[in-house]
Amino acid sequence: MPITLYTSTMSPPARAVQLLIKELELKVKVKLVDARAGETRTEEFLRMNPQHTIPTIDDNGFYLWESRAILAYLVETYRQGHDLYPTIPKERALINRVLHHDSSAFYPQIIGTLYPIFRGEAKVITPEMKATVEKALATLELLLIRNDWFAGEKITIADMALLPTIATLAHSGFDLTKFPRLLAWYDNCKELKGYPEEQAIAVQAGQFVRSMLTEGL
Ligand SMILES: N[C@@H](CCC(=O)N[C@@H](CS)C(=O)NCC(=O)O)C(=O)O
Repeated sequence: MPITLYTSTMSPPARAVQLLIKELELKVKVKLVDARAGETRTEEFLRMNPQHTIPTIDDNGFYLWESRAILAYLVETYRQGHDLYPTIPKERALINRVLHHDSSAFYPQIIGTLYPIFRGEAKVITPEMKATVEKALATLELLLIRNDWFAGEKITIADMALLPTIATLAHSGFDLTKFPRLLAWYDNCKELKGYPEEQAIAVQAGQFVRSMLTEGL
């Protein structure tokens, strides 16, 4: 039986998993879940994932959530040794370092800014919000000081984890030209098979963010 992926179109973590699925050409059954309509809080969903988040996968009764854990699991299980998540400990450690930075710092900083806008609770991006985003982007810019990709000289799941968040920011009107290494990295991501679809979603997400603002950035 193919893996089932519970996902939603706009969610950056879910889009990261979609990017990997496309890249590895994995056979996956996609189920769209509407969290706003309570579909992540049904008893059936909570039995699978008590943290009620998407993305979630069901690999023949093995349930996994947390996008970065899913990325690692899919490579490990279906393409072991692939350059996207190599088995060499030091190479893998560099990837894990970026995934942990994303999970504990970058993504929470960005989503903490964008969520109030998505929910209609904020109508302007204040100078403080902009400064938080720019500080988070500046850290990423520095992480690229020696390499073209976030974990070395090859694209890995670390880049896939970051791309949807950065693409959403870019299409929401945040100026990436202040971060030339990051901008070059963003351009290099075009090599991903799922990039065109990811861009199309980022455009929609960006339009949505801009439509919720009373003042442009
Ligand atoms: N750290 C999680 C974050 C997942 C997450 O926050 N998903 C949101 C959508 S972007 C969600 O499922 N929200 C619905 C809910 O919490 O019920 C991951 O990387 O998978």
